[in-house]
Amino acid sequence: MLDIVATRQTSDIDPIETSEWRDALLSLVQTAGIERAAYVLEALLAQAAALGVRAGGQTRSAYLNTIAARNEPPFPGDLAVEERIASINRWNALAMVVRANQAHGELGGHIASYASAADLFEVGFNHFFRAPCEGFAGDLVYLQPHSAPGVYARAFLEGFLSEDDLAHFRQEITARERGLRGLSSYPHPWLMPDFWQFPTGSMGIGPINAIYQARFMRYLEHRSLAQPSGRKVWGLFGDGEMDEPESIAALTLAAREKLDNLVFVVNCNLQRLDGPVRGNGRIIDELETLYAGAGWNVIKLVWGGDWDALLARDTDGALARAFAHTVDGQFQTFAANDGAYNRAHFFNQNPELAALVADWSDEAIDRLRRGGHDIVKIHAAYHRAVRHRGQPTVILAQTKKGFGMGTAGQGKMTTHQQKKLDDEALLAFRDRFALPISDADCLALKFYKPAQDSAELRYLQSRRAVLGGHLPRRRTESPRLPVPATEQWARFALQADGKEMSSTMAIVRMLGGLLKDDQLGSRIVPIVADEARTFGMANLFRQIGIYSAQGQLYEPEDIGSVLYYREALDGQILEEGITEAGAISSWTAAGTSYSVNGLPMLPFYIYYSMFGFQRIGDLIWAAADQRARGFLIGATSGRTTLGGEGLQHQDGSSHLIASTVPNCRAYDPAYAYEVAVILEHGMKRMLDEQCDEFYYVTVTNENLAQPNLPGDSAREGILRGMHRVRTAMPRDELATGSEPDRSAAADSATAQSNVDNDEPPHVRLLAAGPMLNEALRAAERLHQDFGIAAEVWSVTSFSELARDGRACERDRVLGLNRPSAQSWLEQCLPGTVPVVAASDYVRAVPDQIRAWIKAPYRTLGTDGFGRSDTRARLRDFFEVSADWIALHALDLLAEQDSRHDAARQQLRDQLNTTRRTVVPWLS
Ligand SMILES: Cc1ncc(C[n+]2csc(CCOP(=O)(O)OP(=O)(O)O)c2C)c(N)n1
Repeated sequence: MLDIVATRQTSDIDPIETSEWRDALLSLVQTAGIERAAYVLEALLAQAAALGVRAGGQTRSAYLNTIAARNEPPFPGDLAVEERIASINRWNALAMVVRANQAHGELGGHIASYASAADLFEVGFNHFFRAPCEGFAGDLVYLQPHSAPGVYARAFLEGFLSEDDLAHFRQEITARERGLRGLSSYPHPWLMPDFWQFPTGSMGIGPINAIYQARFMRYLEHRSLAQPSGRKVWGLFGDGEMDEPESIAALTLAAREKLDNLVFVVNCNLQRLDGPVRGNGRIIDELETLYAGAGWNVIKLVWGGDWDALLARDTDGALARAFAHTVDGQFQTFAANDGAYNRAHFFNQNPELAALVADWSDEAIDRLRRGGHDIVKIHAAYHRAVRHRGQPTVILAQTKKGFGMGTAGQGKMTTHQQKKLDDEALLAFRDRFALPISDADCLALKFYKPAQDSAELRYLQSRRAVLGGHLPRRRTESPRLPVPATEQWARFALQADGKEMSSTMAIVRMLGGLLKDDQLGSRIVPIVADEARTFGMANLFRQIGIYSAQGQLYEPEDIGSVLYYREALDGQILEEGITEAGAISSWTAAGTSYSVNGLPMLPFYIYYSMFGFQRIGDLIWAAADQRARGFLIGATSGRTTLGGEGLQHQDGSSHLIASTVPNCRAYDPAYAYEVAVILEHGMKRMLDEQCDEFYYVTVTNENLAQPNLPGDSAREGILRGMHRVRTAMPRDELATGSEPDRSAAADSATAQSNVDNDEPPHVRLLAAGPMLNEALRAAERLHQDFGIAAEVWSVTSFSELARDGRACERDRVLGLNRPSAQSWLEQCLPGTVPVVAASDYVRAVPDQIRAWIKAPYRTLGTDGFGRSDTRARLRDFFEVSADWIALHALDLLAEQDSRHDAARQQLRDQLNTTRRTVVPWLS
């Protein structure tokens, strides 16, 4: 077989021969025409591919190994010992799953995937995956999630997981009760914070996160925040996983940015969960075309060393031709059957092939390995991959799913979910891998660990010592970053003096201020997905530059402008283009840098809020799992506030989804000073106190007269979820900030009524974000037209209020005596004064706090499809405008006291309610 890379020529060593071939083509075109010439050329290319010749621009080669046997480097390890270690890991991984399932049939687990991937993992662990150690931050390894048992099995041999740990695979709660550590089903840093680094359980997230992680390493280097150190990002994934859009979404980015610090290993066992990945085609061919076309270096590792002798004998290419017309479904059937079957159905298909194995036994044919099961060849592929320069590399390794599970599982359609093996299958597995386990121990599924001074353990420990120690390993501590004084970057917001400004403008200005801070500035990572101009961030282009791995190779059209589009190698903004999945992956990389690189960074990803939790919620969930810290800024938010954009763009649900992410603290502020208080607090929590949480802040593009921060005492309410901005009596104009420093929170912190110094309100209006102005207008109207005293509260976070309410309730129910027995809601809203809450999100958002409001409670929201019109029209349509808030307030009052009937009817008449036949959430 030819070695594709080794034989590629860059200069013409025989011009006469070349010209003869050219003349032949010319004469063919002249005598037989263009179509005939095209036909002949295609036939030649097919023949070339079958011979292992890959021409420039050709993205598919023969179904053979890229690296010829003679070009493999000498294997530096002890092959026999490594094979034994791999066998032991296979056994312990299998035993772990089967035991868990025997104990509790409901627990689940996978055997077949790791069985196929074991050698791919092991070569990495024995030779390539470097752990963090003195002076080196370590490689990053994204591991296939359902192969986790194999990783636990190896950690057991290495001695950093115990037998008890293994016995509690997927029993994390039980283990804890017993004072032990359970093992999570898949890689979850949230659950095993000092072990797993990257959550890969949701297919597709590992690959895209890995690419952006490799890219972020380069970003840090190019910005001189990290030294180039040769760290690698490895991703070990399945071939079925490559169907996920996220898996392949960033392939061209990786090639474009020449990420030669990135190596993917795709375990092509040709099967996914239900059946073959490409029964009627060949996934390796398809992935080769895809990756090579995207600009990656592709290393095919299709056949193991046992095939080399056959291929060497096969001088006329019979094997390559046979491979070329065998589809994956058939290869799977070959994997599921024995040597006799393979002889009959593969080799006996023609005399040339039959002759190749004429002197081979069926057992020898059965033992013909695929490339991904050959440790020497895997080593050769990894060896070449880490030395390749200028491109990311993918290794496409063919394996058998359920390798070694024999008739019980190897290559079976159902093997993915197999977690039970009968006695015969267990003994056969033991024998297949020559494990020194007695029948009794085998049937009792005992974990096997060789003696501490055995050749296997000594070898394993020495290999890991060379590679820096245990892996996986996650760093939990990180240096602190000082948070600049708020006055420095948000004075304009804390003392806005009624200036008109949108909260988007405010946050961008704050970001600009933070970027100027000596210590924090360079650690901020602004991220946009082609919407910087939309959010008024174009000034940052020039100020801090747009990161580009190539610098700027052109003169930008707007070079003369002060805001010109400046790309730079050390640019700070990550301008990701139209990929929210890519942008959030960058955000995750930056947000986990404190752990991954020991270098805290502070990402701000600013995006159309509709394209956040709704579109890439699972990537956010994975970021939460890996304890990312940073700010997600949902801009142009609110279903009625983003006037003209209509149904697709108007976000009315992100806060609902955000509330389901446990370590996401979600805020929907109205005023610029609220934004400042939230940012200040978030930075302190994440950068100083090292809390593994992140902040979602929605901002809008509606200009509002911005009041001053009423006083420091307002901070608590802003952070806990609500603070009063208007008292029942209008003489106390807290909303404008012109009154003395006294906030409702200060009143209520004493658990006393917040009306101690005021007239009691008749009604309370709660409003979040852009609805606050509507509520203030409603209060005004209720007062002016109907003599009703309405208190107005800015609800910065319904979800924080709900969490607090839930926690206090639980404390009470469980009899836990904590000092604050009352929730913030109960402190703020004592008594039974009716409450109306308005949100620019679906009603379920304000409904979150219903349980802790003792008064009649009405929620208004924007349930239904958005549509385009002015804000005023939209708010009227969704029945959340000031008038509607007032109507609902009167309705609640009328329910309590019929003296309000007339006022309610008056407002109904004004709003022409009987003619409102359209139900907003149904239309
Ligand atoms: C987004 C997502 N969808 C579905 C699953 C369920 N699932 C787990 S593994 C798997 C099949 C994986 O096949 P492949 O990538 O070929 O890996 P193999 O197990 O064959 O090595 C599926 C469908 C998942 N984990 N994530």
